Amino acid sequence: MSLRIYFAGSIRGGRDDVQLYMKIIRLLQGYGTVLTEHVADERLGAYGEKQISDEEIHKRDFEWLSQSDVMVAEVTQPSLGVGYEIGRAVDMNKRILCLHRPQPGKRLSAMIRGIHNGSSVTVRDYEEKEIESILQTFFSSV
Ligand code: 6K6
Repeated sequence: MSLRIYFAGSIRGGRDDVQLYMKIIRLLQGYGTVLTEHVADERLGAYGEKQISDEEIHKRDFEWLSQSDVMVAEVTQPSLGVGYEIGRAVDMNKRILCLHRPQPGKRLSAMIRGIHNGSSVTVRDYEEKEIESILQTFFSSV
């Protein structure tokens, strides 16, 4: 069966990186099924859809996270939701890749950087041009 991939990226935390999320999701689709393609929906503003309640979003995303084999999170844009999802994924012993683009004057939260363990959880600084090779390395070990 195809690998189920949970991609996490900022929504209400800010949509500055939405184009990059789309690029990552397209690449991830070469490795399996991405359960959370909506994260890269450009029509979606920081407030999301109105038709679905926050409770329903949480329930649905938690189910997808439970069903996933792997989580890939883009963590450069700080997001409470992404941080929460990563914490839940750690608790579920998921394989996790956190991708972070270093920026002047900013530092990634110690609570994300600190979960790197070199085996089940990888927290990786990167530049956009490196994404393909980072994903290739990560998925060759999944
Ligand atoms: C519907 C279609 C697209 O977006 C919506 C409504 N909002 C959300 N839908 C699905 N997942 C969401 C939504 N809002 C937050 N999330 C989850 O939290 C996603 O999986 C993201 O990885 C993460 C973003 O959290 P915030 O705190 O930046 O919103």
